[in-house]
Amino acid sequence: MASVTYEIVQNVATITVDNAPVNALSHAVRQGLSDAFARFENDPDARVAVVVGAGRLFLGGADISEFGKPSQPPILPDVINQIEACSKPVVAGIHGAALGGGLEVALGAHYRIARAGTKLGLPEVKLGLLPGAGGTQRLPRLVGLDPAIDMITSGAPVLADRARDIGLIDRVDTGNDICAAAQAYAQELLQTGAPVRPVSGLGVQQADELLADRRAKLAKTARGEVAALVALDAVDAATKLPFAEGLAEERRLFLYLIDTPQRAGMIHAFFAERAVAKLPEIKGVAPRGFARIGVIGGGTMGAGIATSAVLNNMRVTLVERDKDAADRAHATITRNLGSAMKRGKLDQAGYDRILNDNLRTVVGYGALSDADLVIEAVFEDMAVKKEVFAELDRVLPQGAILATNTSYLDVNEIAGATSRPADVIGLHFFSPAHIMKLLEVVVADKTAPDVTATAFALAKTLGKAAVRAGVCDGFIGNRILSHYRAAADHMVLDGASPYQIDKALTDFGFAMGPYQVSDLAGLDIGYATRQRKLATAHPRDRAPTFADALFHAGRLGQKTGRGYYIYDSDSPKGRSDPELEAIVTQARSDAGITPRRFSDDEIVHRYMAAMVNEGARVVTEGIAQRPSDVDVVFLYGYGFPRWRGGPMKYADMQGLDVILADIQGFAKDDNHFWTPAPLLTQLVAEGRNFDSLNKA
Ligand code: 3H9
Repeated sequence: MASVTYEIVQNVATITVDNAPVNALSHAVRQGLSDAFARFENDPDARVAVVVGAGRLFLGGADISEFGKPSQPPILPDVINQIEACSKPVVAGIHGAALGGGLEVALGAHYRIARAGTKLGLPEVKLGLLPGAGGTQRLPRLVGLDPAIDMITSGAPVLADRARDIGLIDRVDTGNDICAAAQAYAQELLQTGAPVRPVSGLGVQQADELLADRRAKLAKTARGEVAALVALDAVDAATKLPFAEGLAEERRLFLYLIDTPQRAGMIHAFFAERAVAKLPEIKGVAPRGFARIGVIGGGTMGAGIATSAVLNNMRVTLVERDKDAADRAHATITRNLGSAMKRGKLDQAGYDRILNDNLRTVVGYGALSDADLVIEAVFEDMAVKKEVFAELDRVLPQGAILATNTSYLDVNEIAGATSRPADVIGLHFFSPAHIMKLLEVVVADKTAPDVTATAFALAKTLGKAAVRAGVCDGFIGNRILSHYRAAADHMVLDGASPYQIDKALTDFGFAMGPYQVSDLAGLDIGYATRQRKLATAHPRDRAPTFADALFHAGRLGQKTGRGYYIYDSDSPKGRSDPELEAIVTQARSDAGITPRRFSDDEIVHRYMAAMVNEGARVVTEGIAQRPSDVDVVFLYGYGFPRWRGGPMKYADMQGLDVILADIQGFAKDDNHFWTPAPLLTQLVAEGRNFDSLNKA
């Protein structure tokens, strides 16, 4: 139950917000704050107020679950204006985090003190919104335009020390009782007769040039996302209008964003990424220990996994087959750590500690005799994997977890190579493993619940979004990928150029188009996948013979300087290749196809319909627990635009009937590839959407 309490000791009124788990500013809290500050204003014994949050943080912001519903007064901007207008000083005592509306409450106070390590931020743009309770008007006044724009348009928080340096807070407290520290600060203010200090009364810098420059930069990186640009308009208003008018403009822009599909997509993403860890099978199940990690194989993947673990303070032993390979793995990890330092993720002391104490690269499995959890990242070949697992079974202590990083092989079969299949699980990392946030946790038939629980706990330690997947070829992500990738290849065969497809999809918001992805991953990877699937291919499957031709010509993508695109010093990101057209034309004429034109719109419709259709099958088969899990996989592993919420949310927003009608239309030319997933047909018939399954 939410509560806001008021307590007075020695002329200091302490107002405490208690609304677990994150003290969100729900209707009850806003009303409670408004009542408490009205009482403070009229209380002759109260001469200073302190506002604090109970529990693990100050205030986590507006209550996100209220967005999209009619707002109930008092609205947050009014409550904050009321706090700022108090005739006696107000101190915000901040610990843990002050985010969004939470930081805006602190900006409405006259003095701010925060515990060391506290995060202060305005993450609204990550929800498709802007700070709508005065943040865009007060922050530039308090800290200046440049740092304010950084915080507002990136949504990234700053830590307490930095917040003090830019003038966002007055003091950093190193103790662990922020309430007591804020009360002591309040007493001090009382003794010195400190005045009220409303931020709205401060002047604001005029800087049209700076704003224009920031707008141009944002427009380049936004890829269709509107919130940060609209937030910048609100900051612009702060520099040109009196405070009250700026606040009204901020409110207008906030209400505009509230109604956009982008806001709906991003808030869906917020809840989807929190829902993934909710698994009945591990509820109340204690994870096993995983302090000592082993990694088998020091290629790009193994080294990336090891880097991720050591960066998160774990001890890692990486096993390679000979000294040279072990040295190469050590060099790769050292390079990864160097770039982590450049990105500010690691300091020199941490770097030294890892290389001196926490990382061993060795030859031979003997060094794993005390490992808690071992992740195999060797060549994708069933025979090789089985050999590794049989060996691990011999050397690992009882209770250790044996994980495979396979991206498509049958985890049940791998588990069968050991005498302890209950301890075997798939941990499918995405490359580069120390950067990509996605981890597919592949639960095999005999995997024990506490092994699954450990995988989720490990993911949390590594800062990854873990999604439970069932066993099938490609699990959730790669299985769906191979389907929509085929839809793209069919369009190339039928007349679209790979460049047009990439452009249409990056315009849609994807980080990369499918042919740019091929060049990055290497065309040998796709070729090997096609070869592997030949045996199970259907006679009506359409082979992308142009991709085979590129492979046979040694055009393997970025690593050979040429794939679908040409990569050289003039164009490190790739430029189009005039020779590609001839290769594709040959493939079409070999297949007797008369090419036709595709609009960008048709490209997007076909690509998305294929993705959603296979996503529906993956849900029906229980490979993914719920549609929103598919969304999380695509947001974190496949560069899907977050502001669209993920493929299944996209489908809901388009209308499932629209997607089904597309598929039925495409089936007129190819009813082998385009068969509607039964779940899609069923949901349309029942007038339901995918989200109804998330809530079930
Ligand atoms: C805003 O403030 C707009 C204003 O500018 C203008 C208004 C007019 N509301 O993340 P966790 C739930 S926009 C409702 O696992 P952690 C969350 O769903 C808001 N619920 O914890 C989860 O529920 P469940 C700007 C919320 O310790 C539970 O709390 N603020 C909210 O890892 C625990 O969450 C933000 O964007 C909320 N605001 O991280 C901050 N926040 O247990 C969003 C969380 O049922 N929040 N929940 O799954 C966060 O970034 C993190 O939750 C936080 C704690 C860092 C606070």
